[in-house]
Amino acid sequence: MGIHNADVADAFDEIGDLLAIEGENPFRIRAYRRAARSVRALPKPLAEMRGAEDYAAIPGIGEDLAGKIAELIRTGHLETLERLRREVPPQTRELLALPGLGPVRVRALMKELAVKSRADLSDALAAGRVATLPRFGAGLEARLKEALARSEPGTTRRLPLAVAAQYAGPLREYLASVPGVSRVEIAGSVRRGRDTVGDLDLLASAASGTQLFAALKRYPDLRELSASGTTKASAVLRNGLQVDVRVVAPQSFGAALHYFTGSKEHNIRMRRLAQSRGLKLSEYGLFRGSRRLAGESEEGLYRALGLRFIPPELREDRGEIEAAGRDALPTLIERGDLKGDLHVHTNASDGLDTLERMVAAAQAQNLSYIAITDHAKHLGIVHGLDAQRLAIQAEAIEALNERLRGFRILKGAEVDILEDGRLALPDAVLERLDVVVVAVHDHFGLSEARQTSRLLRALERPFVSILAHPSGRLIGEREPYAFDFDKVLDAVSERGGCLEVNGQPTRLDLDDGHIKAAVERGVLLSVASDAHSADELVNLDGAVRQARRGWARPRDVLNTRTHAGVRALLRKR
Ligand code: DGT
Ligand code: CA
Ligand code: CA
Repeated sequence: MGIHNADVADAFDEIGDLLAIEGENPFRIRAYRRAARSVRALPKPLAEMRGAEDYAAIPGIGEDLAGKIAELIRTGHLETLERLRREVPPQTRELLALPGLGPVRVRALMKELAVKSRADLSDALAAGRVATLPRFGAGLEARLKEALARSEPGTTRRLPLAVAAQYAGPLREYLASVPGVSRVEIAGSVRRGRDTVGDLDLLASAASGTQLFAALKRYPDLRELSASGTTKASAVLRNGLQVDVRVVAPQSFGAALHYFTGSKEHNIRMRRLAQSRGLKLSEYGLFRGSRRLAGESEEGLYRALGLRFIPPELREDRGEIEAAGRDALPTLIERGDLKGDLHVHTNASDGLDTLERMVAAAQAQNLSYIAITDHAKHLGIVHGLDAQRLAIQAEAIEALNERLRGFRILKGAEVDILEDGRLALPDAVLERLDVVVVAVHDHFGLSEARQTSRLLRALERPFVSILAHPSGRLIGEREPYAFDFDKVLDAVSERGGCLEVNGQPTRLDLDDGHIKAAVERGVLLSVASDAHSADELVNLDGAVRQARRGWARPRDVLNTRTHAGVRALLRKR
């Protein structure tokens, strides 16, 4: 009870790191990393599956790792991990987060200088001992000093929305099941659908706060109840995630939900608007003097201020209050508007499921087309398709299309943008595809000028349809690469291309601000799952939420069109 998929993935990642620091067999390390990725992407809770046999059916999980998942779910511990932690303390693993420090160098620091923590490293750097090690130089020494001065670990860690939501949902259900509780809602950044989440905020309507917080204290996933009174409690979950819970009276529920949904900036503007009309807005309601004008529902609150209801995704003070006052809020895209998905992988490249299974899954998701965009062959891409294998896949797609009713498979590929902006496949091959998705998968560290001209050069190619995960960020792991977004927007806008909103939980790329800029510029978006397995088609939900945060309407999104409409739009260039 209380073990989430993210816990299992974290444990496997940690084992991978610790094995790497110990200089273990690379195949074993890779197996743990792959398993972590696979578990992280799994949309159903491991704890609700039947056990080792089910786990072994997950791609990337063999019998041995299935046993480890079962052990972790059953006992909350992993013997392998505990043993490794005794050999390599967790503080040593934190060194891996510093620039230039991979497992080999961390191991050298540990063995040669007995450096096992950031504090040890600071001392060794101050004593000038680090630069003397082989493979460490004055340049790295300077970067490490700077990095240590800049950041304390663990202070600003924000979780990807999908991970935070995995914790928020069950906690909400638990609290809602406590006797005397009539309503529980998730507020804060989770409700706004922000891509990363600092802490969870829950709001309850209950007969007794004290009783609710006593139940919270018994929540199996709880590390500690750090504060609790009659209307407010704060707690920390086992994974370190902070939780704020508040209890409010029913007549204030809407006002409180609005207040604790935020954002803070949105709230401040709303309060000023109320003040300008001689009213007072607080988490208890909207008041004229002591008379409550609204507060039971959010709708009533907005109405009383003369505003249209503002969807939580827009509440960032980016013009939404003005738009609501002019009745000019966008009708945001919804999942049901999507007719297809233009970025899907199969087991022909690094996906896990067959073409047929991906199609069946897409049909089950109410889509009427998908583009199969397996990776094109290129150095460093495992199982990438060359022209010949693409031709074989095209035949399979055509044969399947013959049999399908009311569903269409588009032929595509995800093609690497090489360091100099050329593409990994020649135009003659790309010409035969319906959809060409291009993306950067290496050389993230180029200067802004070089990265920008690399992207622009690729976007000039005649058969390019969509720039996938345009910023290259991995939430919590990798910053976006440096590039001039406005120039990319210009290029895409001029030649009628399309930018992707990638729904992989750790990508969510483009981010909301860039989506809004693209929408204002009239650039079409491809709201895509980038699914690497049938289960991952639900990434579309996250992609849609992200697009909504960027003010995207159905007409701003390419794949709200029929497949014929998509092909016509892509042809028009
Ligand atoms: P997070 O937790 O960093 O992902 O972001 P939020 O938006 O969930 O922020 P959080 O948890 O600090 O606060 C939840 C909501 O409470 C926030 O969205 C708006 C409201 N709030 C918090 N502090 C203030 C404040 O100083 N003024 C106003 N007007 N509202 C606040
Ligand atoms: Ca929060
Ligand atoms: Ca909070």
